Amino acid sequence: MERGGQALGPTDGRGDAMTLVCTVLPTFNERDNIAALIEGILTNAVAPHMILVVDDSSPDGTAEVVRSLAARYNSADQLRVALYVRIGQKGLTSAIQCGIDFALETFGADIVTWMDCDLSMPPADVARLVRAILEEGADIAVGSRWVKGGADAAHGWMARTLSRIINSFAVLLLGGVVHDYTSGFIAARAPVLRTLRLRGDYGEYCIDLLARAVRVGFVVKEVPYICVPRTAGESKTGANLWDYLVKGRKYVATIWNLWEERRT
Ligand SMILES: Nc1nc2c(ncn2[C@@H]2O[C@H](COP(=O)(O)OP(=O)(O)OP(=O)(O)O)[C@@H](O)[C@H]2O)c(=O)[nH]1
Ligand SMILES: [Mg+2]
Repeated sequence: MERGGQALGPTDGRGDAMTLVCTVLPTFNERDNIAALIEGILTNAVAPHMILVVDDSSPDGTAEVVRSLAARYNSADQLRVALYVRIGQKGLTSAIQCGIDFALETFGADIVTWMDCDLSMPPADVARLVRAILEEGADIAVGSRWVKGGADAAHGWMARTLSRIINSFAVLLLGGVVHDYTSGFIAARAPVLRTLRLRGDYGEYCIDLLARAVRVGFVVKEVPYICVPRTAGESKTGANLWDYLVKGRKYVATIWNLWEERRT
């Protein structure tokens, strides 16, 4: 763990006993997005808030950008931007879980949030998820494209249609507390994340986490948001029909398995 290029000890972004929010940002080649994302989150924070970037040794120099932001934001008594570089490891779900573990165990976060780092999820909306927890009693807040006020302006009709079909299937089998099971834009209270670990490789972890959270009795609330197109860097998900079908098949299998688990 680093802070501004130096070794980090167990300290956190809070100066007092208030709720600490930690946003985990999983990155692979997000050099041109990460600074605006971090600044947007910290500028709009509604509680003591720190960022932890989990970078899988991005060859584009994402970590260098984070190091320079860390040098600017951090002081001797306050950590606001932390960086963990994984070497020889890859994968979205494991990167998020790695960040959650640090957020809870090293930084003592009370609320952990995470999101994509392509600026498709507006950084200012993180505060709306945190508010749903702090002010509306949610255990988990889910940024949702598929409720009133939400939309997906980032994807073409093929991806949007597949997402709608998969989410309708999830609502049918797993229940309508959530309408965007594949959101990936989440805030959760620490007890939720101490109870439920992420399972899966990519987006299916989100279906799995939300379904199990509802089943265990955690309060899950959706917050509408508008997903906007990535303007810099490259998508890690292919944009052709075959890639969507491969991903979709995994999501459908996850929904089916969760439904079978619930029946037994
Ligand atoms: N640490 C880490 N982050 C990853 C990895 N793969 C993807 N990411 C990050 O996961 C987030 C989602 O990736 P995107 O490229 O936006 O892919 P997507 O959201 O599935 O696809 P789009 O709908 O095209 O945006 C981004 O922040 C990526 O940088 C990985 O192997 N390791
Ligand atoms: Mg994305």
